[in-house]
Amino acid sequence: MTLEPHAVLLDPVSGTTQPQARASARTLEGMRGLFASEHTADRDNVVVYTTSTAPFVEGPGELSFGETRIEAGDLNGELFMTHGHIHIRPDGEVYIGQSGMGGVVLQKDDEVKWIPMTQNTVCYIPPLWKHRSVNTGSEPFVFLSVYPSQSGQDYEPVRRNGMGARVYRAGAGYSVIADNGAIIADAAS
Ligand code: S6P
Ligand code: ZN
Repeated sequence: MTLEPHAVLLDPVSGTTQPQARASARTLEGMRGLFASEHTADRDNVVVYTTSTAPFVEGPGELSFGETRIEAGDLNGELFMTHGHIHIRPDGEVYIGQSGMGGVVLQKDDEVKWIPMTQNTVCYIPPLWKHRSVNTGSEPFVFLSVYPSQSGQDYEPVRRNGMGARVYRAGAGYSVIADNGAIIADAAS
């Protein structure tokens, strides 16, 4: 089965697709263990990010795409972010900035990279790089992701070993700090 040619409308602020085949929301409780510190029970239901996926089929050559919206916020200074994963099949992906400010932490073996993003930035994620996106601004950060629908997402390597770096609020800006303490990026805002 394949899909007919069709159009999907994106809302670059709410981070939704129309039509929408799948929607998800991750709360702080749903992300327990991923931030460097623990949240308090009164913040269990705080939404960190939502996703909205357009209709897709998982077949050879087929693509999937959808919006991700990361809320502005932090947990003890560590900026709100996605879970992060690696594709099960060695497929690349693109992220296209829609609104707000953020970036992507990417890791492959001992290499860690930070790609800052804003509206219209295209971040190319090559095969075999773990990837996690982060909101560095004071508004929601929304981006579109496009990837082969058979890629699959493996969350375990990130849950087990992290991403090699974390992104913290620093004054009005942010710092990307490697697990060994090295500063990978520093931005004023
Ligand atoms: C899928 C792609 C994105 C993420 C989304 C949420 O390959 O990278 O659509 O699924 O940004 O992140 P995560 O890490 O929870 O899947
Ligand atoms: Zn991905």
